[in-house]
Amino acid sequence: MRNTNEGPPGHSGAPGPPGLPGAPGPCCGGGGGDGQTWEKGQTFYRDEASDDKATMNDVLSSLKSINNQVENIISPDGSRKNPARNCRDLKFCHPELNSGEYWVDPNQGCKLDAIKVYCNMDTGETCINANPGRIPQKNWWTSPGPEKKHVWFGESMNGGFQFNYGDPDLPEEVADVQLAFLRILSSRASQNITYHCKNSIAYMDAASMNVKRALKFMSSTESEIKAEGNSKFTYTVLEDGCTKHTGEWGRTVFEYRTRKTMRLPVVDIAPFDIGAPNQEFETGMSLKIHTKKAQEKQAGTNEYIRLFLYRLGSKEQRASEEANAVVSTD
Ligand SMILES: [Ca+2]
Repeated sequence: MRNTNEGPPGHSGAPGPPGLPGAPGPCCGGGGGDGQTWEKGQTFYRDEASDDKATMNDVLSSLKSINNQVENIISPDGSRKNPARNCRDLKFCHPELNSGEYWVDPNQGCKLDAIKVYCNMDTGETCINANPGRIPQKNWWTSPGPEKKHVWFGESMNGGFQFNYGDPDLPEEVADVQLAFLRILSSRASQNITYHCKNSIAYMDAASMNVKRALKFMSSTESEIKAEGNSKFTYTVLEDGCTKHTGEWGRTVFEYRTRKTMRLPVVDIAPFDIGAPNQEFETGMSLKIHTKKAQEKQAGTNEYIRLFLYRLGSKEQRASEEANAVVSTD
């Protein structure tokens, strides 16, 4: 009786508990509600599971991509996308590669300023082309008087210029920076210069048997590299075919080696025996810089800067000046 009377309040109490699990409420009115909720839950997770598979594939794919990127950073292949620091490093990581053109980024960081070089994979040497590689034929300089003297091509000759090295498509300062880093990475440098002559003494003057008319070169540090004087700034001559005025073409090969890598490459050249009236010369050049492997300290001189300097009086006037410097790394 008393229960009946108090029944209504009891109802009020009952709705209370279900109110709490309100969210699952719609599907579970009674005691079995828990079971249904669990079932629903499982179904829910199964659906989620298929998304997880896709996500997992994405993750694995990303990891693989990252792994490849890390691998390329650790062991760059010398491509434009993954430039090596220099050819020596490239050879270390990929000894199977053949000599040829590769990309290097000596200053590291952003790869957009990487430069294309020639790598000698036998020695690990890095080779950079001069810019420009050829200078058009022209009457560069005529001596104002009979008195002869050294005349700097880049500094004094009308239209002459100092030699630049690196990719012509890149701003000059970029090539300069990369060259500077290559020097820092190296402990020795050498450069060979070949002078092609016609009636122009390059080194030894056979008539006077001295080297007063020998060429001079300007180093990157603005020191003169000469035939005689301070041994730190004198070149050697490997071949001398320009000792007389014979009317025939000849050539003289100079070599300069130094542990002060900052001195190279040569940036200007000063012939002495030029400048007579009605005489012209034409130049062209290309430079190569090599970075050697540590263990090849005294490698040969296959790396060189060749400068062809023609004195012209005929139509066969073609000049090409090639330069090839070597920066070695211990
Ligand atoms: Ca860079």
